[in-house]
Amino acid sequence: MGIRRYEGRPDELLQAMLLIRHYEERTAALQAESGVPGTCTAVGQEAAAVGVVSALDEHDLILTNHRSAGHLLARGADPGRMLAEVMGRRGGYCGGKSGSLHISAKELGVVLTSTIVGGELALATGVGLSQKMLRRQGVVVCFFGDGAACEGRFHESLNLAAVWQLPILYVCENNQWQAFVHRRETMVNDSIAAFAAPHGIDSAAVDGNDVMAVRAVATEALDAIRVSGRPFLLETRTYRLRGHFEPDDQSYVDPAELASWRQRDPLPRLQARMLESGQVTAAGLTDMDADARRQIDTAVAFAVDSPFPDADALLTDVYA
Ligand SMILES: Cc1ncc(C[n+]2csc(CCOP(=O)(O)OP(=O)(O)O)c2C)c(N)n1
Repeated sequence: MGIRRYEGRPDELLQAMLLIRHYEERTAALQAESGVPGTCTAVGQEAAAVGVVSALDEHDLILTNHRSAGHLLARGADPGRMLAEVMGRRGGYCGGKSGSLHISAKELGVVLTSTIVGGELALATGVGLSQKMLRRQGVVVCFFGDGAACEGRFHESLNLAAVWQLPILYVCENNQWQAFVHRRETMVNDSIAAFAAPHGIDSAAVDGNDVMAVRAVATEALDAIRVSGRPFLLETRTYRLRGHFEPDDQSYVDPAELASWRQRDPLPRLQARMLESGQVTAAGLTDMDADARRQIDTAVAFAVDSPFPDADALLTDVYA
């Protein structure tokens, strides 16, 4: 499976979002049922991931964080190889040695997943510099959370990218939570996009649970970067509907807040819009859901069948 290209039709975007949702929920279920390593799921954030990734072209590069499954799957990653990676199997994207937290996929332009919060911000600036110096096509897209926006390297990275005029789309997925701490406890500012202007960077904020809106604003931002060669900060306002990682019972979350964001779940929202506008029938939606589920069944079978790496491969593909 290679890089996935999108025309931007709602059904394509929904298909990608369904695949991500089923992948995330299945990995969570596997953790609960059979002790497969827990991942940081981004259930509820599918529109933010698909909206941005669907707007990329094949030259663009992605750096992401610990909540990366949606970015990879939207880019066209094989869910079987992703799950095999989570399970430490040889068939995984990194031969089972990275797990979900450090997964990369060169063939998809996914440079790295950083589990150091904000680590990808500093590294993206370096990748952007290399793109510029080598005169390579391709915008560098850097996904990070609102927690990372509280780190010093967020400002250092934006400042350098502005000074050096680097082709980077910084995408802050503001899912309101930073592990077990609410965003309101760590920042006074209610807007992360607002941090761009003091660095001389253009920005936008968008409803991150509306995939069409995210795609539209990401497309505009990418077009602007391709013309100007300058960075852009996009804030997608969304919500993490499951826990920080699996298992996590979310006992620290205000039930009213969770309920209000469940009402804004990006999947039913897109499905309702497509039904209303006659772009799909109820039976068509059922088929799409079943198709995504089948793909995940196949992925689980592939991952479970994939062997563990041989002991003599312990020191290959590692730095030291
Ligand atoms: C430098 C660093 N500090 C702390 C942690 C532990 N940690 C992992 S995820 C996380 C929360 C990050 O929040 P945010 O950036 O908003 O991303 P989200 O998890 O909400 O997607 C923390 C504190 C870490 N991995 N790296």
